[in-house]
Amino acid sequence: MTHFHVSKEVYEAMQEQQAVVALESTIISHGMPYPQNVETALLVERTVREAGAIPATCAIIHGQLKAGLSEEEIELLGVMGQKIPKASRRDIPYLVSQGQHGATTVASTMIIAHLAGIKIFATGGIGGVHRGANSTMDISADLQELARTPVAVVSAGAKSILDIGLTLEYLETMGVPVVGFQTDEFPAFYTRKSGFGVDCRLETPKQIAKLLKAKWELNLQGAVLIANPVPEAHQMDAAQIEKTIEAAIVEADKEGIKGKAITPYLLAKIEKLSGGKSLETNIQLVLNNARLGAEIAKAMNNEQ
Ligand code: PSU
Ligand code: MN
Repeated sequence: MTHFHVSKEVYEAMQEQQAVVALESTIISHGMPYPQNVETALLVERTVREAGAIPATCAIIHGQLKAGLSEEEIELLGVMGQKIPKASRRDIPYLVSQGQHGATTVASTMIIAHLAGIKIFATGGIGGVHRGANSTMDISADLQELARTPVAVVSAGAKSILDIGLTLEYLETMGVPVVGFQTDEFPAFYTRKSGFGVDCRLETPKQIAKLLKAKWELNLQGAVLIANPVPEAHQMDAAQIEKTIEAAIVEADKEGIKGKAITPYLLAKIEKLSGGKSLETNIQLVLNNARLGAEIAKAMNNEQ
């Protein structure tokens, strides 16, 4: 398929049944400022390697869906930043047909991972049901993708820029298991707690691998969401981050930001308002998820 390309390293790793972890690129182009975005993307790849797996950062480059990017391609996504279109499922046909680049969201990275046969994907936070969705109907395509595509997603929960309660309800409706890694509570990205529970708590990557195998052997479609709380030392003060998020939402409303622009807008605003503290937390939780993703990918191979 000319629209799809797997890097040599990722291809060989898949052939040899090595552990592979998919990584997204919206976080590079739209989730963090340059140069921290490129530094973090490369550090996440290194972290996956150090944990004994092969990273497959995904994006659309010159109209081709790619699993596994070169350093130059990661640099390009970082330097160009917001100039690279944010690409979710619905954006793929246009970008591919026009030969354009695209920074892949959780949804479209899952699509690429699945095409490549990769089962585990580590990210920061997922998209979800936005606050006020009862009137805006802003529900991330990530949730539909989790319902249909069999790739396990490791995230630090969801930011409270979203309505976490409604996001979890939606996942329940769609039949997506939400697994807490060593936690009973669904984490809220910057903090370990959200006030909402997970469906089940598992203690080890091996137990998670067993759950994934059980789900997919039974031909139950779709993903599993693995919630991995930010390490204690890096979490933010809950009351303070809540205030910051609320202020960011007020600004977004005032400026009339809507649709696919809202998540990147809020992320940048929160980072500015928190004086960079949120960026540090963001980086640390992504690294933490990359490590867990690698452990689960290895455990999946051992379960075979
Ligand atoms: N949430 C974050 N950081 C991110 C994103 C979400 O904390 O970088 C990105 C992810 O790529 C996610 C996308 O898939 O935003 C969701 O965008 P939307 O809400 O427009 O679907
Ligand atoms: Mn949206």
